[in-house]
Amino acid sequence: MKYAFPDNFWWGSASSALQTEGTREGETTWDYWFAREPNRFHNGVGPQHTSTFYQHWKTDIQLLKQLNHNSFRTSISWERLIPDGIGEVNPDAVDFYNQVIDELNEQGITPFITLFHFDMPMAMQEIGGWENRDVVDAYARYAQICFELFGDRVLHWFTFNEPIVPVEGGYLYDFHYPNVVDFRRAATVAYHTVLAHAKAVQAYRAGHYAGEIGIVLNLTPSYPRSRNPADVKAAHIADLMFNRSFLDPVLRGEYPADLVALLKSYDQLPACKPEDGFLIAEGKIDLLGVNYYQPRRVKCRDSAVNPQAPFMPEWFFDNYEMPGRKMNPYRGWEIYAPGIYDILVNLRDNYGNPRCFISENGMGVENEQRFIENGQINDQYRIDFISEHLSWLHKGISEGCNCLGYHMWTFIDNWSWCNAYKNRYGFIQLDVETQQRTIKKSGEWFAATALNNSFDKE
Ligand code: BGP
Repeated sequence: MKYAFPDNFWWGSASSALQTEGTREGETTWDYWFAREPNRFHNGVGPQHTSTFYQHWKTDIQLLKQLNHNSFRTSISWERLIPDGIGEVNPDAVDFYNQVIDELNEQGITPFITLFHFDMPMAMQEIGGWENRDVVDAYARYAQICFELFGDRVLHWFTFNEPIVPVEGGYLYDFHYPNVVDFRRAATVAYHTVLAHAKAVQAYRAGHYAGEIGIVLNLTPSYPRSRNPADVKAAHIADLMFNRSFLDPVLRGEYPADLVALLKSYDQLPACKPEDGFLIAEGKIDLLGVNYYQPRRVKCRDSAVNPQAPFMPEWFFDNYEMPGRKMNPYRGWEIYAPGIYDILVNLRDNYGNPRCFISENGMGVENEQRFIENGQINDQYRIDFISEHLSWLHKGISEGCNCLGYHMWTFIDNWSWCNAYKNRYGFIQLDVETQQRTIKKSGEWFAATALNNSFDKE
């Protein structure tokens, strides 16, 4: 069967500043954490070991072109642009981002720019990070500076990438700095992130820029083990906490009432100011980026909660390992392509069918060298993964979902937060030692698909 996509469909990939640029003198939370606990990073490889986009941006953009990308998302490093978060703008950073943006536009590749992709200037973390409302203001100023500097040539902005992840990693589950385990502080960080988002949207609207502004959320559909009401309730609460805590404010301009009531009953609500509600209502977006990697399967808890243990989302559900599920064993994530369709249908039916696109989807695989044939990685598994997901996306579009594009994670194999180079996601293989880039078979497949705006699959 031939799967054809609408005209002007966005074909591309995503990356982020910290994971690709290299050549940094300043300090982000990641540099600080790595200097103190290198053992927390796979093979002790830290955030300075990148795919060197800072030097190779020009030739990398040629490669994007070769892969027939018509769009590409990366982020601006707040720390590179404003090293202490609040003070002077670094002119070298302005030059760098100007060159990248101009070259992308010149090559016919529309730049999609994220303002915050997990990398906070350490100076901002030192004053409390997202727990401090001064950091919210500093971020809003940074966003405004970016709009003023680049807003004439960047028409698609994203305030945050996966804002729930720093909440989970940094304040609940110990996989980002500052490694806190405290739900109330996590809720404060999440809440302040929504305020920061809304302030950036407000600034963008006030500047009357030509483009559009949105956010990128990692949506993990919550599937209950069964239709038993206890399982359904467990899935509903997981959905409230991990999806709707950001989805509702940015699309509806308010929090779900049952999430607020739940947190209130456990005394976990962050401190709110009366004017916050108006601000959040103004944070409604033009465009939603959806990152989809895996579903979340849950069941009701089998055991009672230990009242001495810290309050956690898992007080309300257990993770459910569905028999027969298909796993990506390297990352430990389930592969479930229909999830992409379920997300789009949910957006269509419950959120007014917003303009959206798949902003990340992908499959990290270990030791891909074993698949080299005639000098090229033959990653047929990745082609199968993409085409399977695209076929469900296509079904969503054919049923009226407003999905405008598909971006893959990622372009060139890059450094990953705690996993460094363990799992490779790229269309292009990176030799970390020599920095040599080699297009994988999936890169060629994607280039053909983007060129034809369609692909064939049985
Ligand atoms: C997303 C992030 C990316 C990227 C990707 C792959 O959550 O937005 O930055 O890293 O996941 O995940 P990982 O690198 O953890 O394997």
